Order: sequence, then C-alpha cells, then structure tokens
Amino acid sequence: MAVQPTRDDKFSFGLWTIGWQARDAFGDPTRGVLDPVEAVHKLAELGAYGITFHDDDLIPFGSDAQTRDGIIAAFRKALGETGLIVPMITTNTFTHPVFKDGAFTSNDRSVRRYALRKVLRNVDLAAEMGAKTFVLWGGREGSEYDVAKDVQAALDRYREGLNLIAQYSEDRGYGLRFAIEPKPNEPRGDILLPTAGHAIAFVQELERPELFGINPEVGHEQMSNLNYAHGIAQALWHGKLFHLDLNGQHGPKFDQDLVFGHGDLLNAFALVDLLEHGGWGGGPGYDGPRHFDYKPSRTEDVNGVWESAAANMRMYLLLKERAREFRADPAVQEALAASKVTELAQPTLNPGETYADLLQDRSAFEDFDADAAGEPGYGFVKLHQLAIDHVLRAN
Ligand code: ASC
Ligand code: MN
Ligand code: MN
Ligand code: MN
Repeated sequence: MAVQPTRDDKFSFGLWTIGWQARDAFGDPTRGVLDPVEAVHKLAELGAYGITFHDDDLIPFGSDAQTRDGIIAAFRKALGETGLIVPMITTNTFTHPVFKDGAFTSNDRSVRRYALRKVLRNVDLAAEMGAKTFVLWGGREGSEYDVAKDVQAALDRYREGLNLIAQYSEDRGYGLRFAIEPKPNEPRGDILLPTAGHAIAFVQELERPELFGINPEVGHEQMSNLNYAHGIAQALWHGKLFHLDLNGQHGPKFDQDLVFGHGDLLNAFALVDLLEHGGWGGGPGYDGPRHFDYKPSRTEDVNGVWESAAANMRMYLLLKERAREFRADPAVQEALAASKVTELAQPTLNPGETYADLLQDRSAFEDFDADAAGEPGYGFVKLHQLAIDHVLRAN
C-alpha cells in the first residue's frame, strides 16, 4: 500500500534519533557520525516537516563560539534549502559527567548553577531557531540510593530552575512553552517526575503553570506498565499535552526506543485514533507535531537508519488510515452504541438538576432494578475484535 508522508502530516524527528551511533552500555558504536546538514536533507526527502535537537546533538559539547556559529549557520542554511522547521528544542543535561547526579537537582549547587546557564543559553537558541516548544527531559534528576537524595528539596530546586527559565523566556518575549518529559528510570535508578501524572501534578506548583505542560514518550510510560493512550487522553483533558514522543516498547524493561507501533501495536492504534479523532493540534498557534523519538536498532547500518525513519511515518499513516476506516464502519458505529461508549458523553445529571432533585428521583434508586441493569453484557470484546479486524484489514 502506498503511503507517502507529506509536510501536512507534521512528522518530526530528533537529530539524536537518526544520528544515534548505537553506542550502548555493553558495546561500541556500530555506525558512523551523521552530518546534521545531511540529516536535514534526508528527512525532508522522506517527507518529514521538522527536526528537533538537544544543544549538544548539533553543537558538540565544549565547542568554541566560532565553531558554534559556523555549525548553526550551516544548519540554518540546510533548513532554508529544504523548508524543514525546528518545532522543538531540548537541552542535554545528562551526558557529561558533570551531570552524573543531575542538573537542576544535583546535590552540588555549582552544578545546578551551571545547568541553569546551559539551559538558558539553549532557550536563546530555541528562540533564534523559531522553536515553539522547549522540552525538558531530566534523565539524571534522580537517585540510586534513597538516603542520597532529599526528594522534597530536589523538587524545590527543580521548581526553582523551571520558574527561572520560564521567567527568562517571558522577559525576553520568546513566548516559548515548556514540556516536561517523564521517565521512571534509566539512566538513574529512579528518576524524579517518573510518569505523566507526576509531571502534571508538579506543573501545578510552578509560578506560571500555564507555560508548562508535558511531553510523554510511548516507551517511558510503558516502562511503568501504564497505558500510553490513556495517559495522552488525560494530558489532553488537562490541557497539558504540549508535545509527544512516539516510539515502540515491549512493556516494562529497558528503554527500547523501537519504531512507532513496533511494540504494542493495538495501543498505537488507539493512540493514533485518539490523536486524529480526539484533536491533537498542540493548542492554538501550534501545529501538533507527530514527533518520533526512537533509536534505529544497533543491528542496522545507515540504510537501516533511513528505512526505520521511514517506517515510523509509515506506521503512523497506516494506523491513521485504519482508524479512519474503523470510525466510518457502520458495524463499528453500531457496536459503539451497543456498548454505550457514546452514552458516556452524556452528563449524569439532567440540565439544572441538583442533588436534591436526584434524591427525589425514585427511578434512580428506589425503583431502579439493579439486578436487571447488572445483567446485560457490554459487548466490549466484540467491539475490540472489530478494531483488530480493521488493524488487520480482515473485514
Ligand atoms: C530527550 C528525550 C529523550 C532522551 C533520549 C536521549 O530529549 O526526549 O527520551 O532525551 O532520547 O537519548
Ligand atoms: Mn525512550
Ligand atoms: Mn523522549
Ligand atoms: Mn528518548
């Protein structure tokens, strides 16, 4: 089946994804360095609309000012030539040994001050690149030993850091919004703000909560054995889905970063159905990137890198088509109604009804036949099988 991604699909990739040299905890890199300029051209060719990066993905850590300017200029030239945009930027506060106990929450105050400076510098770069969203993945914010981290103090320092960068961005008129990316563990034994729910709750404690949302990654939620589609639905419900990282994962184990849909396929189907029919646009003024944060497997050579990049977009478009057909199928609409899925949208109280009225309504309680209401089945299995039939094109 021909599925050709276009700019309108809003697919974006991290430079660190396709550029990953496949160095892991047990082995050396299996691939060479990818030139960021080549990455831009190749992604544009494949049909992506955006590229994202950590500061250090583009500009090697410790580069002098002249080198930095040269790299940025060459990258911007490639963007201009291809029309690719930078919808999001993020900061690497996890690779260098200085961050081994975290960045905003390191026990070492001088490290925290250095981290703030590194992030503020990158906020400037985000504005310069026209990025609208600034992601914060605190991969090293955490601990291996409970007694070695005062978690409440760490959350105070996390909040202090985030308040500062938001104020900086606002004072400069950058208009950026910030998305915290949760992850339960890896590289730290336990990472702070481990799930979407923790991060949403934390955001409410910030000075400018409206500037902060979350960037949930498929695999990160699934590492906690959570349902990613449910997490995204709740983030949307809170108005806190600012960005998202699509990839694949097989349940609770190390962070696999597989191609989107190459892990839990049915949950990926439910997710695409939600994003396409539940309204993921990123909010007013944003274009709702479908961002891939995956890692081309270590077994793949450079051809495999581009094959896998294309596979992410292909998976998304195939699932989008399957979800469209699922929604349009009269048998599905009938099954949704029979399962009362649509009835859930109806408020439980009548318009204007109070609890006093409810207490007067004998049909709700005194005359309600709970045994009869408990009898019929909901038909959820039939509905789910219809979904699978659509995913498999068996209908
Ligand atoms: C990010 C992000 C991650 C990590 C990881 C780095 O910015 O979203 O999941 O960094 O991809 O390897
Ligand atoms: Mn991951
Ligand atoms: Mn991610
Ligand atoms: Mn990642």
